[in-house]
Amino acid sequence: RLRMGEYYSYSVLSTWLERIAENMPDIAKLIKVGTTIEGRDILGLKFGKDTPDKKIVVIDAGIHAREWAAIHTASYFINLIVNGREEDPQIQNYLDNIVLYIIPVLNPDGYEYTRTDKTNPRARMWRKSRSPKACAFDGVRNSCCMGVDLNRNFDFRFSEIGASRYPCSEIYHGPSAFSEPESKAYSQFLTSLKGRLEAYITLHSYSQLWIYSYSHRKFTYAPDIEETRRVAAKAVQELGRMYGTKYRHGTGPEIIYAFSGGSTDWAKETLKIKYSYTIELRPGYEEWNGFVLDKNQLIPTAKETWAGVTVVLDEVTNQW
Ligand code: 0X9
Ligand code: ZN
Repeated sequence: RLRMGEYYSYSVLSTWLERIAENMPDIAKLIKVGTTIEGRDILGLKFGKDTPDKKIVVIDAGIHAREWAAIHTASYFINLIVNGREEDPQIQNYLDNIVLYIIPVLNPDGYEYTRTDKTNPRARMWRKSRSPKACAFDGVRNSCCMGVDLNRNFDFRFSEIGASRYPCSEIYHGPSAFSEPESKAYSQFLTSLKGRLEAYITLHSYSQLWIYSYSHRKFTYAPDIEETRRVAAKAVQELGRMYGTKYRHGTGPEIIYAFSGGSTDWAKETLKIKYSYTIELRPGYEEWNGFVLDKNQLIPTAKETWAGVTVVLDEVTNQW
C-alpha cells in the first residue's frame, strides 16, 4: 500500500501495481503495454471483469516525463479503486459495468531521468523519451540530442504543425510516426481494444484545461462534437465544484495552441472513440513553472480530477 500525496520512483510504482494484481485477482490484472527504449516495462492495471459486452475506458499519464502531478493523479485513481471501492458504490458500479485500464507512466525512461534532478538539476524539466541521439543540421551546425516528444509521434497529421524536426527541440516529433517503441506499443494496445473502447483520457500538466479534438486546426471537429463538448462542459463543472478550481474546455488551437501527432487526436480519428480527452491539470497557465507542483496540492488535484473523470465514466456506464 502506498501513501498518496508523495512522488515515487517507477520501480516502486511497478512493484505496487504487481502487488495489487497479485492480492486482488478478482478486480485487477497487471498488463504490460510494451517495453521502452531503455528496456523498462510499461505497466498498467486492468480493472473489472472482462466480458465482451462491456465498454472499455483507458486512462494514462506520464507520456511527458516532467508532469509528475499527472502520474500522481493516475496513481491516486488506482489507489481509490483498490482501497476505496468498498465504501464507494459508484466505484463498485464501475467495476461491475465497465473495463477500466489505468497506465500511470507511459514514459518511464523519461520519468526516471527527471528523478535524477538531485545530481542534475536540469533533468527535472525533461519532457521527451530517452531514445538515442539523433542529429540534424540546424542552420549553424549539426546538432545531436536525445529523446522524442512521444505526444508528437502518433500517426495523426504527423509533423504538420506544433512539432519540430530538430532532435534538440522539446517537441521533436521523431523520424516517422510511431518510430518510438513506447508510442508504437501504446497505439497497438489501444487498437487491440477497438470497437469497445468508449473513452480515452490522457493526463498532462499544466494549465487547467479539458481538451478535445482536433488539435491541428481551429474549428475542426469530429462529427460528434456536440456530445464531446457537452460532456467536457459537465466534467469541468463537476471538477470545479470540489475546490473551485477553474478549468476551461475546448480544442487545443482554440484555447492554447495547435499541434499534431498527439495521442488523443490519433485515437479519436483512427479508433473512432466517443470521448477522447487531454486533461491539463493544476496549476493554471499563469504559473511559470507549474510542472513542479507542491506536494500539498497533489491529493486535491487528484480528487477534483477524479470528480471530472467520473462524469465521463458515468456517461459510458449508463449507455445501454
Ligand atoms: O503539447 C502537448 O503535448 C500537451 N500539452 S503539454 O503542456 N502537457 O505538453 C497537449 C496540448 C493539448 N492539446 C492541444 N494543444 N491541442
Ligand atoms: Zn504533457
